[in-house]
Amino acid sequence: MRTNQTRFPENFLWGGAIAANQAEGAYLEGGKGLTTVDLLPIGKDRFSLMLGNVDSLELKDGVYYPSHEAIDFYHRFKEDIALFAEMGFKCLRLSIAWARIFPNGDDSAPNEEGLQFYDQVFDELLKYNIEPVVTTCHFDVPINLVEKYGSWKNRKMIEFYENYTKTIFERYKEKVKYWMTFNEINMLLHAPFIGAGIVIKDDEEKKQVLYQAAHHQLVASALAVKACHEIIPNGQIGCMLAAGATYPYTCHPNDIWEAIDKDRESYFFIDVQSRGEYPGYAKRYFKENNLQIRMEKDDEEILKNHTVDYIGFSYYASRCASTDPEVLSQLAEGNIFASIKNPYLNESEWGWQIDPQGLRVTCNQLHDRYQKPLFIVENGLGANDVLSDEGSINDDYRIEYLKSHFIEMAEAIEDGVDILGYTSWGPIDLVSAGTGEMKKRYGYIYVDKDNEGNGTLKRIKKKSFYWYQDIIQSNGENL
Ligand code: BGP
Repeated sequence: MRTNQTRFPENFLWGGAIAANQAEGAYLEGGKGLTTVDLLPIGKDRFSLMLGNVDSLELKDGVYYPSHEAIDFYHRFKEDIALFAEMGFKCLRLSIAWARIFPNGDDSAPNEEGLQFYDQVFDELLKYNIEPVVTTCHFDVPINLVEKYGSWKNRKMIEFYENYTKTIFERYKEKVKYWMTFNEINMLLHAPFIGAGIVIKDDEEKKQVLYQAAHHQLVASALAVKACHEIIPNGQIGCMLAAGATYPYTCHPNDIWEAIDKDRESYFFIDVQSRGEYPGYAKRYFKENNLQIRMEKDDEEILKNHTVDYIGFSYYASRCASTDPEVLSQLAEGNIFASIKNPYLNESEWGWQIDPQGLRVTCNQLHDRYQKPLFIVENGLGANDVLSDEGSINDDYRIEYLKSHFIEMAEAIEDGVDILGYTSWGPIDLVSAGTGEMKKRYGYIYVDKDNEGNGTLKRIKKKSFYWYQDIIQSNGENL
């Protein structure tokens, strides 16, 4: 039950979030080039590739089904947007596939067909007064940039990304007000290939390569902020963090410090993007690990002068930190961020720990740290929904998950946190980034497609569809 009767702000942006590479399909249509994500198969090899153990940048046979066709949003976006409108969405977070606009990433001119595709998508959204919230890069780096330049390891990427972002800001300046630079920027450290197209060679020093690549992304992000502000006068551009508060496993001071340290691995990125400079703890870390971050003379000024307008983040789970080897040996499963099991929490079918209150904690921590508006741009429950004999999906577990998180979001607002909006992840079922599966579903809308590629792609409203519709319609009053 709600303990407070906080009203959500009047213009609160309720909606959902999808990504080009997990929804569109049509992976080689419309002039699109291949991207890193197109190389990730479903199945056991996926995880290792995501981390950067890539032996070839060629497609292999037959293992790519879900992401290549995905849910065919490329051809069905009108039907899908009509369903979002029926739910009452105020916004839709989506990403532009860089390789639809610049198929090779370094082309001299953009691909008009790709530009037109997003024109149509934005027009369709605006027809229903749904505000597009656009991520410029959600994991999918054009493969040519990886092959030719080593992706973000190379400083030249700043130029290519700047050219790409300026092109889309110019083209969509009348249609898109809300932007975000890199999806889950901190993923670069944990899963370098999916996060940033990085493959580390045997003779390279991993931390040196990753932090140098991070520097390139941070400068590129700041230049995108600059360009967005110059080109789109009322534009708002944010960063995007894979967030989730870290709790000390015990009150032992070592655990307290470990929790701070773990959080800083992620906050490092946002400290630079939001405060405009490298924090002292990062400089110490570089010194102690003998890392030399090569900067050019204007870099620091660029970072300082072009900080983000808001902090976008995903929240799926909190984590625990410990220095006790015994405790560390019991890591909870869970995709990229393996975490110590928190005995007070339940977990999803995929081992992700469920912690609604952690959302309030995370919101408060980010608010205290940055004093900027927050945007919760991903959250949700991945579950293996099953169609009943009558063809319906009674996903009460999802409703319960979302409701408990919304209540904590209301608490955070009552705490004084400025939250622009909330977009649940995958409002329509789509391909899982972590596993490549279809059966890990987040949607209010079911898509008839299974892990083997069978299914009609028919869209079916789940029970949660009507629930979310009511929440949006009452602006959270009916929680
Ligand atoms: C985030 C990504 C999304 C999304 C989500 C859920 O890390 O930004 O792209 O997929 O996680 O993860 P998964 O699809 O592995 O369940």
